[in-house]
Amino acid sequence: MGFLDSAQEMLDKGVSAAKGAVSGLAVEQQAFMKGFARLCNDGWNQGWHERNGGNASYRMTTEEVSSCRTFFYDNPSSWVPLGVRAEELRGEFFAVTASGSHLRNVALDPNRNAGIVEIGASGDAWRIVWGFKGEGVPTSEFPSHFLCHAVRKRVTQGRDRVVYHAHPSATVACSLVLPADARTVTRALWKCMTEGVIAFPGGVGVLPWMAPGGLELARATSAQMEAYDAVLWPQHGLMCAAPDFDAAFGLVQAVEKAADVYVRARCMMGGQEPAHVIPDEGIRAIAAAYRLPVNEAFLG
Ligand code: 2HA
Ligand code: ZN
Repeated sequence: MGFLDSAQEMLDKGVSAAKGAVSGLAVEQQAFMKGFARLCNDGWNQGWHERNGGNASYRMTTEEVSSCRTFFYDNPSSWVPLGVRAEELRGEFFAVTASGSHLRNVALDPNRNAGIVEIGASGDAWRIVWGFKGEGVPTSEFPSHFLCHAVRKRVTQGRDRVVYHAHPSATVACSLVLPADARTVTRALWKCMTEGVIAFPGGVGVLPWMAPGGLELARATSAQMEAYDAVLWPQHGLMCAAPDFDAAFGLVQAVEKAADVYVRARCMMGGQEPAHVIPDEGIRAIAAAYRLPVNEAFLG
């Protein structure tokens, strides 16, 4: 059979055959997994992921799940209870970093340092369908990621797909100096850098210090995610939600940049509040110029 005959036969089989050809792309080569690995690598390059610090998860689209299915394990792991339930996430699939994995290694070997889990029909358990080579499991913060995904899926009508946790230094430093209060922290960050309110117009949520990896932290963080796409875990790091990998990276970077400016200015002031900051009218003017959904409750 010549090339044209094969091409005709392909056409005859229609779109499903063409889709079948696309599904031959290995999971690591697919755009979502490349974006996932790049996020981890970019965060590592920023110094946000010492050792095995930080983690990431991505809620896959139906199309991405279909194009990965041929690579899923013939025998998935058994179901593992999450300890929490989210109706919104029944039957979803997540790419997620592996517990203990160093984020600098995700891009080198996604199959080992990350994997894909399927959420059960009751929305309260996961099983491994791809990756996590070498007895790996999802990150210890997966309950937090899971509940944040549930809330963000609902409040953004399905737009948010990425949840990203990082340990950026200046942001953590701010939490050692500022009270654990969303209004105070957000105002400090908005007022020291014009880009602040543009990047996080809703403000930054703040929790009291809590032990990592637990259900208490997961529940408290997801409650904050009803209102905020960025939540500060004092003396620990940031938890962010966003529609895509660029937005997730950009959000953490913008919070960290504002925190860095704030910390430097405060140091130069001998520890006092910076002397010259953007006034509340200025924040309102930026919000008006860019038509931002600014959190009015945080303005004077
Ligand atoms: O993965 O960052 O919060 C290690 C952590 C826990
Ligand atoms: Zn952490």
